[in-house]
This record gives sequence, structure tokens and C-alpha cells, in this order.
Amino acid sequence: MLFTAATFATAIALADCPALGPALVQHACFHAEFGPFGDGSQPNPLPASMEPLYFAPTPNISKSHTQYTLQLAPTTDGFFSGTVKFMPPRTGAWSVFTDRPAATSLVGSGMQIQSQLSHSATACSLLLSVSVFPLTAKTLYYLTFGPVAENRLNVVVENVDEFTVFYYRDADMDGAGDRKHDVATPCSPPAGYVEQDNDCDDTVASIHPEAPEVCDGLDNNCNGQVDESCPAVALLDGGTADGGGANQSIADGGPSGQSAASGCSLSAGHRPQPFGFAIIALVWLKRRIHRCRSRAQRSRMLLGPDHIEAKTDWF
Ligand SMILES: [Ca+2]
Ligand SMILES: [Ca+2]
Ligand SMILES: [Ca+2]
Repeated sequence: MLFTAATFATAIALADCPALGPALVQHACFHAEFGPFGDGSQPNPLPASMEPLYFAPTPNISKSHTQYTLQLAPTTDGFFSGTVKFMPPRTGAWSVFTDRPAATSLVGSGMQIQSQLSHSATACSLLLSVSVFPLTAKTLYYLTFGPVAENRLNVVVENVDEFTVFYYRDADMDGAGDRKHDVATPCSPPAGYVEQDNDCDDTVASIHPEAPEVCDGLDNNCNGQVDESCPAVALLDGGTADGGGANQSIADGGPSGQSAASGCSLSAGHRPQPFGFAIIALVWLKRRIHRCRSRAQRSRMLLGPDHIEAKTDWF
């Protein structure tokens, strides 16, 4: 189920997640490999009314960003099990990673807390199972692991909400997403969404930041520049009535009229600039001749043949 969060990004509920996302898993994996390491034996006496329910001393694993190695107690059927205490510093979703699949149950305030998400495979080779629980700040919870076949279990507990990541829709599947269509989730990205938000045209797979810039009149590599790697060719727009023409730079690689030197296509009615200037000069000269001849004709009509030579000396 998708719903809109206060950040205006679309959020994905944990219950709808297929698995936790790589940001959280990699973070927990870092602590599993590099520590800090805790033995889980920190004394933390239980309330007298609760003590009989759990073997003592019950380890406390409330410190996050730590891997704890728990010594589990034997059960009557030859397996091992154990209970630890955890008190979250803030309210939210908390993940409990273990280095092997182990049934994990959680009790708080005498109530069994249902897991929001649980899966037995992660992207970390050191932490193979995880369960997520909704917890309330400053509340004492009891986590029970097992039964498992071995008496040791490595555990890492991390806050889930800290690892909410934005993903962006990649409609053309070129690996770059559209920042206008995003979701926020601590889970693995939904199908068709990626972490990159820098696709400037998510409808064309050949346009993305890693694409080569080609001479086609488009910004292929999304750097805000069109055909920046192409030789600029200034063209004269096909002539106008007054002999002028707008200079125009067009893209290379067009379907017709390609220049061997630049590879740029020349649209109909355009001339390369060196010839364009010559054309401008010729058109200007032609117009001046026409204009002056017209004046001479008018002068001839107004002044008569005797005055023509004097009035056209300037030409
Ligand atoms: Ca894309
Ligand atoms: Ca281009
Ligand atoms: Ca470009």
C-alpha cells in the first residue's frame, strides 16, 4: 500500500516491503564486521516480578551500532535459546539482525509485539536474518531467540527510520530516475525505481547523465547543454526580402546534407557562414544598385536628361 507522507514523497509501509533496503543492511553489516562488539553480558537486573520469566542475568543489548555475541542457554530438547533486554531511545521501527535464521519474538509491557517485517536473507553475508518491530521509546522489551542448533548468536539492533532512502522512477529503464516521481522507504526499492534522480528525459532511454553527447539538437547527457561537444556551425537562415538573414547554429548528424568536415546536417535553405557573408554582400550590393538605378530613373523623370549625371555621381 502506498500513501503520501508529510515530506510529499510517497512512502512505503514496512508491511508492504519485500525486504529491508541496502542502506540499512550495509550499515548493520559494517558493525558485524568491524564492531564495536559487545558481549551482551552487561548487568541490568530485571524487576522482581519479571525475573522469574527469564534466565538471569539477562543481557542488555540496548546500545545500537554494536554487534553482540549472545551465549544461549540449552533447552530441554537439545537446542539453545536465550532472552535479552532492549530499551529503545526513541519510538519507531527497530530491526533485529542475527547471523543465522533464528526465531525472534519480542515482549513489551507484558504484550507480545508482532513483527512488521521478517526475512531470512539479507545482502550481508554476516547477518542472514532480520525482524522489524514497532517499539516505543524508553520501554523495556524482552527479545527471545531460538531455538537454534548452536549456543552462540550474533545480534545487531538498528533503528530503521534512520535509513529511509529516496528512490526515483526510471520509466525508460536507463538507470537514471525522474526526481519528480519519488518514494521514500527504508525497504528495497520498488520495481522500476532507482537511487539516481538525474534523468533529464525519462521517456528516452538514450538520454541520461552517462550517455554520450551526440549532435542531434538534444541534451543527451543531461548536463544542461545541447550538443556542447559538437563543432558549432553558424548558418545563415534562408534569405529574407531585405537581404538579411538570421544566423542560426544547428545540430550535427542530421538525416541529410552532412558536412564532411563537421558532420553537421544542413537543413534546406541554409548556407554555411563563409558563403553566407558573400551572399549578404551580393544581396546588399544588388539592392543598392537597384535602389540607385531607381533614383536615377526618378531623377531622369523629374529633372530631365541634363541633370542625371550630376545627381548620380555619388553612386
Ligand atoms: Ca530513466
Ligand atoms: Ca545532443
Ligand atoms: Ca549535453
